[in-house]
Amino acid sequence: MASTDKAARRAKFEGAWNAIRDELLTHFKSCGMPQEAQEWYSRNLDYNVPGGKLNRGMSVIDTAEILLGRKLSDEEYLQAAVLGWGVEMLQAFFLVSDDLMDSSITRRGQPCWYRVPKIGFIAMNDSFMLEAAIYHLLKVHFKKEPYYVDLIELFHEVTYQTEMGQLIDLITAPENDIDLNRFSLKKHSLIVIYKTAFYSFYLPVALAMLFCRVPTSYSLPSSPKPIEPYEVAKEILIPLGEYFQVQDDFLDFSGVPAQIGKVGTDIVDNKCSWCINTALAYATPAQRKILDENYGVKPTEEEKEIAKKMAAGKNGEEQGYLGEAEKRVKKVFEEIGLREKYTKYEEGVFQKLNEMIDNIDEGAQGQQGVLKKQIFISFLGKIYRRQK
Ligand code: GPP
Ligand code: MG
Ligand code: MG
Ligand code: MG
Repeated sequence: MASTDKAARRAKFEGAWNAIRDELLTHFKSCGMPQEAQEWYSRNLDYNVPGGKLNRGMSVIDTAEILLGRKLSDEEYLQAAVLGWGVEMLQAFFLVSDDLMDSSITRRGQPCWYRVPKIGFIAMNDSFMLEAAIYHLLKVHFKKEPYYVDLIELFHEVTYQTEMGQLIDLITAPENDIDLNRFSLKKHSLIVIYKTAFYSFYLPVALAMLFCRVPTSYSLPSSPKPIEPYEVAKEILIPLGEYFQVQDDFLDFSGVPAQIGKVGTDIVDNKCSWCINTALAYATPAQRKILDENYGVKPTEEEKEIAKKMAAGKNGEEQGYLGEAEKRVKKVFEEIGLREKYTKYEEGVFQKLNEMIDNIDEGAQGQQGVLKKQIFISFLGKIYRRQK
């Protein structure tokens, strides 16, 4: 897709956010909420919902247009945009609370919401409101549709799955009980499928499929068995989401805040990330010892002070505190050649996903309402070799 076209699509999607946001604020005001609360809610929405890459939200629109084989009408666009922004609001709900749980510093190039002066733990309620607003919008825009309940169930189901994933992500990373033997690539795979893949990849596509009235099963002359399109989509989108989270883990180690918009915390947080699991598979006994002694070790108060002083005048503390323990872990990652191992992983998974996509039965040429390869090609194209 040409970059001007991409920019125009993004601008249109962002335009729909203004309408959706104003609708939420008008309703909030109509409930008799005081001026101060209106300002708070408005800031919560603006600070946390629109500033990301918008890949998830815009994929609802893209997928719907691919399925229908045409552009959406203005009316259809607004409805589909409610679903797309619903995914972005779900993501905002997750990120606001994830940053509290991960003690993160920055997100999308700005301080995490809970770290903004006067916000603190109120961020928890703010995150709940971002989630609840999704169901308010669904009711306003979809109650009359036959698939209204399916939409609600889908949002609820993927939310539950994401929370299961977040639970295992957190309990595999206890703060004061470091044991790298608990980690494995298999465990990592389960964590990331649940905490990321369902809501980031399956949800937007399945929403668009419901919107386009794709049935749960259909027959094609070329296929001996009936096709279950939601299952077929899931089979590709879950590994795609797993790949996306491996990228997130790798960028947490290799990316700089100016590029990824956040300070990596996985090493200090003792996370069961792709990086540590891959490093463990290749570490010599000496390297393993360094990892055992330094992974998950927080910077000392002195180190925090030094880092703060060094960063002052530039971006304050937004560069994070790189303590000696974290530096030692990163050095082992470099020695092991994690960057090359990652490139190899990325090329391998890219090829595998392309093969899976190639196997999709699209029915007759131009046939509408059936799965199309382009849905997945488009998604893969958005994330392949991403740097942020
Ligand atoms: C990404 O993990 C996963 C989520 C943001 C889901 C959170 C789920 C909840 C139920 C709160 P991450 O911590 O690696 O993301 P990031 O690197 O962006 O902080
Ligand atoms: Mg997390
Ligand atoms: Mg996090
Ligand atoms: Mg991460």
